[in-house]
Amino acid sequence: MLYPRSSEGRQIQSFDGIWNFRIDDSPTRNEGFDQKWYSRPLSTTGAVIPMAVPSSYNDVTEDKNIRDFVGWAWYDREFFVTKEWQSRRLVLRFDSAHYYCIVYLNGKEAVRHNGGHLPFEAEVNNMINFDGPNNLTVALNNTLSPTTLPPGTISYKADTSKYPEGYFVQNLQMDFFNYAGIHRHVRLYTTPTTYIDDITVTTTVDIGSNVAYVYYDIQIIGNQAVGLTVELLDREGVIIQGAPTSNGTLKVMNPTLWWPYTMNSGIPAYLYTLKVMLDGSVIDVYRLPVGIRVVNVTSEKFLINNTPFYCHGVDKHEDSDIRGKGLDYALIAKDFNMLKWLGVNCFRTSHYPYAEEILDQADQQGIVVIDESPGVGIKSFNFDNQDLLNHHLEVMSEMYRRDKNRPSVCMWSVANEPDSDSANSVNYFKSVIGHTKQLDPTRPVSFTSDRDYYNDKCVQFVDVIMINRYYGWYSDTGHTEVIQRQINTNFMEWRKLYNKPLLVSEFGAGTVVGLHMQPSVAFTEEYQIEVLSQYHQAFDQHIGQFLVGELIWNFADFMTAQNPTRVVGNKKGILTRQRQPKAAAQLVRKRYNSMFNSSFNGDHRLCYL
Ligand code: GCB
Repeated sequence: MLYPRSSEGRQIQSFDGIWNFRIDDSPTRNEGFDQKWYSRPLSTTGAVIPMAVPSSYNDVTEDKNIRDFVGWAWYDREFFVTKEWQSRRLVLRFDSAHYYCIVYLNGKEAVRHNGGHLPFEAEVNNMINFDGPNNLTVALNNTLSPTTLPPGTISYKADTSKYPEGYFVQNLQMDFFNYAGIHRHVRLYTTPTTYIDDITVTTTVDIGSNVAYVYYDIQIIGNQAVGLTVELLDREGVIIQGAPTSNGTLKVMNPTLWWPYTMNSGIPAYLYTLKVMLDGSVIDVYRLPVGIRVVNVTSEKFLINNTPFYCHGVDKHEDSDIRGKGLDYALIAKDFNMLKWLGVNCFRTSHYPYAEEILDQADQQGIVVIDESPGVGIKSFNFDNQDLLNHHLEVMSEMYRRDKNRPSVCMWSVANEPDSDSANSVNYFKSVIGHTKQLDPTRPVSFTSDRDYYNDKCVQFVDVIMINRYYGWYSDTGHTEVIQRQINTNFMEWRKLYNKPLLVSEFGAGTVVGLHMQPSVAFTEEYQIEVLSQYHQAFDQHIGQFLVGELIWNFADFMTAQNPTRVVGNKKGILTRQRQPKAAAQLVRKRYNSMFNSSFNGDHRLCYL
């Protein structure tokens, strides 16, 4: 599914802004459907409040019932469409809405989507009113169940001596707040009736002979006899290569490759443009950014363009106060500035696919992305649920379809910390990883494991072993002196069993900003520094061997459900939730920036073609 881009053949109308909103807190949570709220303006069904789109609705109001609501939330707004668009194909696209979404246009169902983090769209020509207002209504359900990703459960509390009649709670299996809402853009865009439906691009590089190959495959819907032109343009817009066919190979001599950025090289990530034109740009035009690069994994190394890549990075969350997980351009810009300030060259989209606008920045700024699915917290009791497995496969297909052309995406992570030691996890992950590899033979596939070398049953399927470790935090709390020993022992055991590169995909310590103690104790800034330094010293003994990366948990503090181990959220950020540095950020900044120049990171400057 192509990201909406305006061009000579396409226009976009945005529905971002303030919508009407109400929750359906009727005992059945079904009043909205019973009374057909979608058939008339929402304001005529009861009291509505203004709600921002995009945003999570949870933290926008002062109402606890809205913040903690579980069930159907309803949105609507009005819009008009110019008559000039009558002859165009009109597509209504939601970039994401969490979790289960039904969209109505003028009282009729236009599209529904299952899943909280990926785009969906529908052709709506025959539903649009060109002579007056259109009413767009959204019913959105945030309930997490055994067949959602992340999975969850609802517990009904039947003991009326303790709970009111009909009382229930949502149980989460992940460690972040279940923000809900229309999280990303909503747009109506036009295409011609014969149009470019999809483009798939993969690239290979022959480093020795300084040649790259761009393989492309274009799907056209409509008149297949239409003339097609494909052009590869360099950054200055100069045509490098052209072709008249819907699939083929473009040979690029002396290519400028896409590299993860290096601090001192001054060479930003290089993007070509694949310009696809129908009937010499008269009918449809789509411009796809293309980074030429190749990713390979050996038993010890993660190679980008045949050069060993060491990931010095962070795990993130889409999280901020007020907007929750809602798209926010200022936050995106700030986060990328902070990533660069820290010297981060890689991040993982823990624990769900992030907004496309975030991946745009990673592509443009040269930051490697481990693209993670929302398969977080899958428990042994979930694995036998065929509906969950089917949904997981579908989510991987949707993720691939959305992100397949992105040079920054260098590895897929299909899950985070599943019960991968349980016997029934094996078939589940064999399927999910096998499916992902089948979709995309060009990228490595993995998941993050918090199990151990002696009991993990699924690491056998991955290309890079990713482990989450909390020595000195969840075990041996307060004892930073044992971290190095435990890391070393653990690494050696994994190596004995598997001949695969290893990446530490989480390590860290909870830290309340401004809390100090000397000697350190858990939760102080001193303790976070000590923990991270111990891991760093342990990692330094293995970089250049089989260790291919380190990701700190976490880039910034983030919100979680309320529980006795979380103090207004998870505080393992090296930045506060407002993106101000804790003392540990300086340590990380020094380490990561010095890594740009060290030989074990591969000196990219020598490797530009
Ligand atoms: C983990 C999880 C992450 C948690 C983190 C923690 O292993 O992958 O989602 O937030 O630990 O802080 O406990």
